[in-house]
Amino acid sequence: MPNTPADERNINTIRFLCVDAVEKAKSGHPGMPLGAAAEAYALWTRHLKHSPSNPHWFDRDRFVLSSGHASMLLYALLYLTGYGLELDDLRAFRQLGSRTPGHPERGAAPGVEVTTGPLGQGIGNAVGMAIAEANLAARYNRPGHAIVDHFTYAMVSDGDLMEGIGNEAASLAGHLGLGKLIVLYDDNHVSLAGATDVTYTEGVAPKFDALGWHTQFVTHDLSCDADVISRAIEEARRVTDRPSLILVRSTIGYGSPVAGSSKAHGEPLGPEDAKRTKETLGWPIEPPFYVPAESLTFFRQAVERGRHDEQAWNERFERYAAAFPAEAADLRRMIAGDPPADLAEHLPTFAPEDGEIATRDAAGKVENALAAALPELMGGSADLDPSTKTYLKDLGDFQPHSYEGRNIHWGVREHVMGAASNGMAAHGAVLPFTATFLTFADYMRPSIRLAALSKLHVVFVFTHDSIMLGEDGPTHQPVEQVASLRAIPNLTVVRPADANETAGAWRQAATARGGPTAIILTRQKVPTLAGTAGAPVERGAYVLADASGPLDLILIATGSEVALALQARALLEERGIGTRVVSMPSWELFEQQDPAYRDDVLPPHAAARLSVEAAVTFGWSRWVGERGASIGIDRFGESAPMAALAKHFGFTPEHVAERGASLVAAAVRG
Ligand SMILES: Cc1ncc(C[n+]2csc(CCOP(=O)(O)OP(=O)(O)O)c2C)c(N)n1
Ligand SMILES: [Mg+2]
Repeated sequence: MPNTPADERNINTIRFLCVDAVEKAKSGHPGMPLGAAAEAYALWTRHLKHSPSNPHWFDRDRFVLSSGHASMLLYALLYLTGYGLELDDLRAFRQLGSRTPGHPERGAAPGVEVTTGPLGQGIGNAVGMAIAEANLAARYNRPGHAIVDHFTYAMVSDGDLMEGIGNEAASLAGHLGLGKLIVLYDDNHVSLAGATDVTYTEGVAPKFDALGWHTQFVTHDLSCDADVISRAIEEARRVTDRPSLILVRSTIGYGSPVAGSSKAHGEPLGPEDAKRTKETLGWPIEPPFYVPAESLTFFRQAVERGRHDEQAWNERFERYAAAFPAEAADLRRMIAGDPPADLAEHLPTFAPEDGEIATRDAAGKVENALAAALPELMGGSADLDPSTKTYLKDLGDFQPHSYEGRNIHWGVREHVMGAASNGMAAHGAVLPFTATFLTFADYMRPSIRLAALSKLHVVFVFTHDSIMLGEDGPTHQPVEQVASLRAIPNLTVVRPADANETAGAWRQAATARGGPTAIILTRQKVPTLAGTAGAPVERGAYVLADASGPLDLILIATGSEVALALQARALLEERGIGTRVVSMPSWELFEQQDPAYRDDVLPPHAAARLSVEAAVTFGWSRWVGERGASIGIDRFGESAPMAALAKHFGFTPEHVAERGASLVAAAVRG
């Protein structure tokens, strides 16, 4: 049935809030909101299960606007359905400090589930949310107690599906058969620079069919028909063994003079065209931000309906808790995001006598020990478990017929591994980890950046952390990656020196709040050092071995180079040079310490300082100071056995000691 006049009025309410906000800001994207308002309307008023007065209600459906440039569409919906966003917030669209930034940012406005804008990330997030839901449902629901039972919806645009990450997301979701993932594709044949026929002519539906999705079309003439779209969503909900894609062949900038053209995409219509659009669609030209009272009343029914649904769920949860108290207690704690109080007790300790162990192997042991105490921990690697050592033994594989499994096989898909893990963290009640070689952190960088920006609790594990991986050569030998990760604000980077610091790194990562952690691990064996048991990794740096006499030199090292620094220290002390070794697993954590502690570890004027890290020296001047020096690798590596590389690049005790000694001599000369 065509839209009723009331539907038409409600859809236009959404459209013109978007148009007017973009006009007022003189900046933004009116095109997609005009073309996709009916899609969003059908979903939000007829299907979405949510509770606007409690945006955090755990069993709500998740909604991801992957095409973050259409942010006003989401803000209009959040205002209209009663999330506490006000008209004044829409009037402040894109302004400094507003709750309505240019692209949706998790935490800025209530109801924004994830930060989107970089195209393709959102659909990856949605896949992760659907994974989290499927896993928690399989592990915690009991017959007659469907406690975790919601859909994940995403709206995507051409750009989301053109991006490689969008294709990875679709491939993985199809394999996993994520039946509660429903994606509305705003198939408007236009992107930023023009019509998509210059670059994007593949059969999207046949492609998704082949990837294992259920696909449906809404034709051009019906693309604003709320009933038609709603029926397609209904059908998609009934298909439970495959994810669903609904291709809505819409018109960008619908109703405006620039309809169907990329001119509608990314700039305000301008006063004249905004006026003409209102005339075309039968909307009052004044006042701006006009919201008919009947429309507001209609949309705001979501508040009562949501309260009712949430209340019913709370009652179901109480019955569940009475029948399954242990599961309910776990789930409550996981939803709150609190680590178990006794977590540290589960961490193994290592002794020097245990012999050499690569930190990737130590991390595997630590992670498996933690997994027993942390039911929320789940994740996996990008086809590298045998190398990253991150497989959780006896905890099963997350597969279409075993969603309870806690090991995710991401396949060779680093991009979606990152984005989906962010989605899992945003979903809540799971603590996701990823794993790959450090050099491939670059493949995940956009997602790592978004995890940091949106304060998501994700653990990114990276192994094979330096040239010391040896024969695979410079393609696989990271040199600039640690520095480039350190450059990301709100990402904690931890490069532990040995097995004990590795336990500390995981302790920190598992309990951290307010952002992700990257744990950087060796492929090669390293000794377990005296004095690292219970090491204060949380403080970022500490004195591992002090000068036996007056302090002449401080060697600051991270990861595998800490053992090297200790060997160099022995040589220097033999020559009468008082040498302290500072192990510095994390710059970011050290920066957070009070100045007194920092000065204690690195006395400001006391001694010459030399940093030792098998990576670019970029940034180390901050810690070694003007008179200090850095041993690093400011070029790409070489393919060779590890011992040959160590010698070639100067990572020997003798070379480090020599540099240290000449630094001290220079300091004495003044
Ligand atoms: C990764 C990434 N690359 C580029 C951009 C810049 N950009 C924003 S929207 C867009 C394309 C818009 O086309 P489409 O996705 O079809 O959205 P529509 O114009 O139909 O709303 C581009 C290239 C971006 N946001 N993210
Ligand atoms: Mg488009």
